[in-house]
Amino acid sequence: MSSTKVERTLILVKPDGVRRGLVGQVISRIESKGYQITDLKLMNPTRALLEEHYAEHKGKPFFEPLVEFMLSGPIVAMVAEGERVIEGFRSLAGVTDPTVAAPGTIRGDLARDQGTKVVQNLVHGSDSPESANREIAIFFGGK
Ligand code: IDP
Ligand code: MG
Repeated sequence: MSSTKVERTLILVKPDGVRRGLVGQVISRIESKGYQITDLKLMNPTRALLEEHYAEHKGKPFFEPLVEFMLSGPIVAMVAEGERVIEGFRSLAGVTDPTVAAPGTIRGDLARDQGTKVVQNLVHGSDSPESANREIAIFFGGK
């Protein structure tokens, strides 16, 4: 276990989660775990914002489908805070592929393969302190 330091992470409920009415369940799991939500908004992100957010995936076969999918409806963006929240939310979310994400996780319990080019897995969570800072600035920097 690494040292306990208060962190912040960017969490998104993707368009599939909003469409399916699962925002409450996602928030509930974050709050039940004990993390604090310090910022929250429903939004329709622009293509430019999403391309910046997913810049690390540019050039991959799922990049364009991913951006298109993220543009397919409103999303909920939030910032959660707490000791090791970056790792903790990734653990709550489960692995990227919802088919094999562990039961008990958000993706494992609430998502599955839909046969689409991009895997629809309900949530995004930052994967490192550097990513979290960068992503929080993208989504909440201009508030
Ligand atoms: P993460 O969301 O678990 O951090 P990343 O590798 O950062 O996963 O990928 C970003 C998003 O792109 C995923 O959540 C998923 O929606 C989609 N994605 C990632 N890898 C694939 C793939 O191999 N095929 C289709 N979609 C993918
Ligand atoms: Mg990622």
